[in-house]
Order: sequence, then C-alpha cells, then structure tokens
Amino acid sequence: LIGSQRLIAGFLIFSVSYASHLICHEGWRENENKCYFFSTDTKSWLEAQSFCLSQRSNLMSIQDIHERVRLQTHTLWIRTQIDAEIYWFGLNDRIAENVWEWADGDTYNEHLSFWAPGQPDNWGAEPGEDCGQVLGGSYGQWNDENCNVKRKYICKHVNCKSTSYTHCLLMSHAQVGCS
Ligand SMILES: [Ca+2]
Ligand SMILES: [Ca+2]
Repeated sequence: LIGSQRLIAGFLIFSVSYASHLICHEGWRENENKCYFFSTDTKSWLEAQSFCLSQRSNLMSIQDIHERVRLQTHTLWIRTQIDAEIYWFGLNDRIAENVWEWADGDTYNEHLSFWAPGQPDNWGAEPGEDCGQVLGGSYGQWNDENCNVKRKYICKHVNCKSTSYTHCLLMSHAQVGCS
C-alpha cells in the first residue's frame, strides 16, 4: 500500500512539473503561469487587439510587479524580452481622456504604473494619444501614442493548465485562454 501511495504521489508530482512545461502554445513565452506572444509584425493598436482576441488572449496588461520586475535583479521582465523595440500593450484611455484601462478589463493599478518621464502627454492634434506602449529602449517604461501607428505588440493570456480552473476564472473573466 505504501509503495503504491508513493507511486501515486510520484506520478502527481511528475504530472504537475510536466504540465508546467507544456502550458504555452508554440511561439508563446511563459512567465509565472501566463503566456505571452511577442509579435514580429506591426499593426495599429486596434488591429493588434483584434489579433490577440483571435488567439483567445488580449493585449498584455500588467497586473503585478512580477510582470515588470524580476525580483533577483530588479530587471524588468518585459525589458528582458524586447531589446530596444517598442510594443503596443493593453493600456489605453480611448473611452475617457486620462482614464486608463486595460484591454482585458482588469483593474488599472496606479501604483504599478511605469510611465516614462513626461508621459502620458496625449501629444499632437485630435485624437491625441490614447494607446499605451512599452519602450524597450527606455527600461520598458510606458508611453502613450496615436493608436493608428503600426507597432509590434504583446498578447497575453492566463494559462489555466498551470493553475486550478476556479483560480483561473477568478484571475480574469476576460483572459480566456482556458475555456
Ligand atoms: Ca489620451
Ligand atoms: Ca506620449
């Protein structure tokens, strides 16, 4: 009996660790139970969000410090992934000027914001700048830019194979990688 219990326990441990390496589709990168897609092509912000939705994801939101910072080194995780390039992510104030929202519907936490100095500035003539991007050349800091500009983009979804289904549903109603 003890032997078989060990076998079952061993199998469960194996299954959990095995599953944790299987959680993102090919071409997506895993970080802390989420999957990220870094595009090589460029799109307007809305086109990029449409693409992410078609992949059962959304333009990336930043929901905890771990998505910005690798604790050991305080290196921004995003910064380590994007070199000096600029990528659209999910932040936008398209509905109401200077009211920032994430494309996936999650809460915008002011204390996690990481705007570049002087940003957001809603620069230029109407409609100004309503879409958010991360600046690889500036430590992954954020800027707002005209939504029609074509940029590379980052999609994200929670990976429900790596966590309990209930927990996954609690994490976000809109991050649908798990249905
Ligand atoms: Ca704006
Ligand atoms: Ca700006």
